[in-house]
Amino acid sequence: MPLDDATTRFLEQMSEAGGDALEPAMRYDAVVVGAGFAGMYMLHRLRGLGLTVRGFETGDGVGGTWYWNRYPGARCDVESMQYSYSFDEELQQEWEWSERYPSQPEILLYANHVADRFDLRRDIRFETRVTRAAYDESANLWRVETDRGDHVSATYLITAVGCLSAARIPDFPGAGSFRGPSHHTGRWPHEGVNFTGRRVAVIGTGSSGIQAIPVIAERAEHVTVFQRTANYSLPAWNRPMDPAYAQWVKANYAELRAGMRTSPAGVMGTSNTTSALEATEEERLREFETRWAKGGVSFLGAYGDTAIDPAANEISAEFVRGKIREIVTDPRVAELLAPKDHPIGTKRICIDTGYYATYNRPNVTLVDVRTAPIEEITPTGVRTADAEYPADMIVYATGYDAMTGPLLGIDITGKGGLSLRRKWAAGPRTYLGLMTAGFPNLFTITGPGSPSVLSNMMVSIEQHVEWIADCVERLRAGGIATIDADPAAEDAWVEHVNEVAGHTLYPRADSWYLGANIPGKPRVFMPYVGGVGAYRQKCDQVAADGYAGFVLSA
Ligand code: N01
Repeated sequence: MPLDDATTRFLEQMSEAGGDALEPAMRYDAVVVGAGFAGMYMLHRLRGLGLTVRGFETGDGVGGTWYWNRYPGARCDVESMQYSYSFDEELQQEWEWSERYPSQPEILLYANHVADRFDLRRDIRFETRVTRAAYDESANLWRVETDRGDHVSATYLITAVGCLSAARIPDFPGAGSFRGPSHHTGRWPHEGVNFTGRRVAVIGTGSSGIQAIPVIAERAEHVTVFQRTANYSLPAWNRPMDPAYAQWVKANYAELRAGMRTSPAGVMGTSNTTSALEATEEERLREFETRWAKGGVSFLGAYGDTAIDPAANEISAEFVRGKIREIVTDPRVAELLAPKDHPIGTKRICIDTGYYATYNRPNVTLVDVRTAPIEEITPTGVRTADAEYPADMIVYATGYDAMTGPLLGIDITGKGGLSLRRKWAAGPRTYLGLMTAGFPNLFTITGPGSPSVLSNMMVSIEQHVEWIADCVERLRAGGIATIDADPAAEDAWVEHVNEVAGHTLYPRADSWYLGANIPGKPRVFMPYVGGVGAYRQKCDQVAADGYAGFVLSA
């Protein structure tokens, strides 16, 4: 394929005077895009191998998701003791988490602690967005450009851009006319937001909305929640960290972490393999109540067929609906909150603190925008098909262009002028979620086709970073100039990812896993459902077999 004019000009400019037409040539072994947990660890590992690395980060600090998502109530749904790096023994022993589930401020403190401890910031250029990256075949270099005018070159380009970083606000007519402030949960102001005396409209009831609404309701004069799809949410029962538990985990980290790495979702805990349909009603009730009382995602592990059998799934779903009806005093509101249009777990399960009970407050109104959609944002509020709701402030908890959005936000061009946007026009295509054919030496940490968002991200990030670092080390030791995915292996992997997803109930929900939340986005199931443990085994086997399914060139 011939290079388009813009790419040709870009590559010509970059190769002049050894790599940079605008600034002195900047040549690195690797460029890492993003300084969240993936980017920070990648930088650390590559530096440890003796590579020169340049990190770029849009924010003015490290932390990625936890840098941006400063909305009230933001908290991880993976327990603190499990949501941390395992690669450094001293680090995992010295850090003290204060609560069962870590709050956003505490996770951000942790990210900054890691950056300090390993002196990472000196190699990261902050407040700088990578806008373009083109593979220069003649020099075997990635030419990278930023919005700050950087022009750098690197042998390896590694994206650590996160799966949920391209925040999305739907294109509501009149949004620009709104007189008050509007905030997306994923772009929350650093100085915080004062809700006192305000009438707040919250649009969206995914994980972000479900976490933010109870906290906003405690502070605002009135909260109007605009719900299009009711979501299943399980209680977090968050509490201060039990020091004895933390000590026990730390003493047993080696074994516990090993178990997480081979588990389905990268977390501790037991999932039953038995069928919900074979248990008696009494047994099921006992199991569900125990898991509900424990809190968190473990509820979904009550039975082995919840994710695959509609009848089994319905039993779990109905238990949760029953809880909603128990908690919410107004039966009409309870019915609106009880999800009925998708199986439980097929949209990302939410974990909350007091979400359903919030609707018992006199200052909270639930508006069903499934039956009467939002038609317009007016200067003074939100107008749906059947009423106008006054508001002084709008909180958009409307989600993300997930997984592909952050990658396609960069204009990436591979071999022969192949643009990633064009290649992925019908949906992402990768081999193992690590590379995409035609883009040599470009690695995508937690890319589409890997377990990523279906797992404890920390576990998946570490696995990818370590796999990539080992790969780079072996390429360099063996004098191999490039690695690229073999198109046939990629096709087979894409097929496998779809096939495994097709055996589950996941495709039955209009979720962001499928890109269904973005008008016009191809409906393709993006993460790999096969489980963290099995996936790791596959990746390790591929490496052990001399990178089977990849093309290596001297
Ligand atoms: O985004 P979402 P999120 N009109 O896409 C609604 C992770 N996360 O930021 O479902 C009206 O889930 C949309 O409605 P519908 C976690 O993986 C983790 O909440 O499309 N409504 C939905 O209700 C999570 O899954 C944590 O019908 C519109 C909401 O906006 C992911 O991030 C915390 C609309 C978007 O929900 C994303 O969560 C937070 C429209 N035009 C996030 N467009 C934890 O660790 C969209 N919506 C706990």
